[in-house]
Amino acid sequence: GSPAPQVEDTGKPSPKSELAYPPKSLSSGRSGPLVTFQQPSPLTTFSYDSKRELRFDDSALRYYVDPPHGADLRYGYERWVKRPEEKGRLDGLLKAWLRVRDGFPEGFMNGGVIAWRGVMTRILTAPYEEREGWHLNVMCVNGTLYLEEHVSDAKLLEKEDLTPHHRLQSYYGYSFESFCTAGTPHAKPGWGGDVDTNVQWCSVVRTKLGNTRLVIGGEVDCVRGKLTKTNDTLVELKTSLTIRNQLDESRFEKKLLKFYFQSFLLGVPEIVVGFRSPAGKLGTIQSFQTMQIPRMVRGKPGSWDPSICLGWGERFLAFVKEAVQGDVRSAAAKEEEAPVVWRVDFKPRVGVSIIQLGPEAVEEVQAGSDRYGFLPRWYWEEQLH
Ligand code: 0WD
Ligand code: CA
Repeated sequence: GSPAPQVEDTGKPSPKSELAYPPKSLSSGRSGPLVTFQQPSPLTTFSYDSKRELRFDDSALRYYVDPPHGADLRYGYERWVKRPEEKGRLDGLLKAWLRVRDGFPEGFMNGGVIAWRGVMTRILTAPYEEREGWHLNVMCVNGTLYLEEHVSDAKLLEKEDLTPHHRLQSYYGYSFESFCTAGTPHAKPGWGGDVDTNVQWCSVVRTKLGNTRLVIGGEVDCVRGKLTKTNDTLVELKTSLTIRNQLDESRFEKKLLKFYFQSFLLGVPEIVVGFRSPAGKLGTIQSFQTMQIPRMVRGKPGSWDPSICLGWGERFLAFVKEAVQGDVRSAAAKEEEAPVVWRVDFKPRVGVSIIQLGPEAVEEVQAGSDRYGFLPRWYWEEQLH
């Protein structure tokens, strides 16, 4: 099978700031007891409108409808209202957490983690990631870890500057969403309206990976029928190239790893995949039960084992917690209550390293806005009492 990521152990302290030394046992693959993942419990939902304003309602919720056969996924491309790329800020999720946290005992999230679902997907699928590295910013406040994807200014420009081909490819996914959804439960099939990627409906859940509590939020595409208190009607929509041969099939099975964890983390039970041609013509539709996916790929050429990912995830979080626990700020910085921000770097086939950011890098993370590290100041102030 694929090698599990290992932790970089250069034995040299980072010139920029302190380096935390990770345990070597991180390289062990499937060994050790199976790590459990608690069934996610829904906490709240919210919507972003076309002005990207957040509202604690379900105004952006969509309902599943079967898409028209042979639909042209380029439809409406010229009218796509594209949300500008942004840094992976936690603001919306933190707003949601502030609204629900009073229902939990004091210190409930002590030792816990708050992050967008996308970040947790990246962490858990890392053992099988062979190409794309990633970077996280990490803060620890009152014993709770906050993780955000680190998107540098250069990376932001790069993401905004997609080739026309890539832009169109990513549009296919959004247009499939429009063909598969409507604003009301019993609408007739067809185009669901022009794509505006500012608009999103998000679900926030709490769960546990091993002994670590998680509060995670993520975008959910639609519901089948109606929204329930248990989130058991949520549907994730995906497009993928039609499978024509064995190689395509194993490529698709590799992709299923990401589809699986993305949905699993929020407790989304169904994934509807629209297979398409390279030119964007919709072919067959296939619905997958999220929980059945690992069994479907077992023993196949593109196979993967979710227990490796969960085991790795637990060790990853333990490693980050251990690193940030020893607060190595200088006395002067402590006096000023300067924010401590850590940077986690994942290098495919190599592993993970963590360093504490120096003042200039923290400045860059704050990006001149009213923040304490990457946390919005209103949230930071809320934490003080
Ligand atoms: O701008 C950024 N750097 C990002 C912002 C990266 C990732 C997420 N986010 C935001 C999302 O907009 C959302 O408000 O964080 C929130 C939660 O996202 P998530 O659910 O944790 O993100 P993820 O699981 O990575 O992606 C879910 C969906 C995607 O669906 P597909 O089927 O492609 O996995 O969120 C959408 C996308 O539809 N999405 C984006 N839409 C526009 N711009 C982006 C983006 N950069 N990233 C994800
Ligand atoms: Ca989707």
